[in-house]
Amino acid sequence: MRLFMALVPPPELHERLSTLADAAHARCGGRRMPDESLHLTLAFLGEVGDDLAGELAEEVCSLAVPAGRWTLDAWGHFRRPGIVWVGGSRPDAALQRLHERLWARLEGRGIPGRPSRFIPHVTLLRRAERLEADDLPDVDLEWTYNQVTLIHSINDGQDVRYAPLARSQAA
Ligand code: 2AM
Repeated sequence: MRLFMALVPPPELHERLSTLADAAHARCGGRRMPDESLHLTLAFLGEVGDDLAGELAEEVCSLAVPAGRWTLDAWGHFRRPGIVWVGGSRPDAALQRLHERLWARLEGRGIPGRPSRFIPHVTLLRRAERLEADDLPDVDLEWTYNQVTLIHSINDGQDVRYAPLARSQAA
């Protein structure tokens, strides 16, 4: 099964991300991420067997994630897949540490795929027709978090939906 680890936004932030996704979609076209799929990916694991997935779920349940606060104040894009995102204008040391900590555990289990660079972002659009964010609303959000979620990405042939498999302990 296809898995990733992510931060899931709290409800009030969720609403604000959804509003930004609407604005971006109106301006840039493409495919708007469904509200229930908005997240920050910390580690993309790819395909994992059922047994290992069960072990990872147990491990995530026993993780204690230090509370943090991420400032989102910028629009960004990844040109090739036409991704339009919101994120931080500066690197975030706490998120970087969390990303490294998760990947150290994943690599300890023999899971490959650690990226050479981690750019924290929340994807709002895929396959956008325009990538420039000149006249999009300012981004001014704070994301308070203390929990990591292990998520199963389910592709039923038409749509992709995300099903939470395990959550870390709330710190
Ligand atoms: P994205 O937000 O930039 O699209 C579930 O698919 C999550 O894992 C998405 O948030 C996606 O990042 C990320 N993801 C999907 N495929 C990936 C890949 N091949 N390498 C790294 N991250 C990937």
